[in-house]
Amino acid sequence: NEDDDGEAEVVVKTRPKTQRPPLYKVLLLNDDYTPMEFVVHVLERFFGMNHAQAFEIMLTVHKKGLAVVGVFSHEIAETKVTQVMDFARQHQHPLQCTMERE
Ligand code: NFA
Repeated sequence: NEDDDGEAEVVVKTRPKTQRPPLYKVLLLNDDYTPMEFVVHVLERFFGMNHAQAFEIMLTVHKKGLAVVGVFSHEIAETKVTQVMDFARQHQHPLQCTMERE
């Protein structure tokens, strides 16, 4: 076509950044006093693990000092930490549960 001005057009697609909420790791810490069966029970009750998974994670905490037991939104992670800490205190065990941003 004779009317073509020779300018090349470049089409740039914009990709709006989708905001994802930050995730938080919930950590269980080892101690010398909390019974192993109690930790297994906590993992089954509050983290929906079956007995075999719960036992495996409990042993990881026992041997390594800590383990990530789940990854959640801030609100859910806080709820899990509170539930575990309250339950441990009720049973007079020193079990510690914390959260950290992923
Ligand atoms: N270390 C504890 C014991 O030998 C068991 C334990 C595991 C405690 C995981 C806390 C977390 N009784």
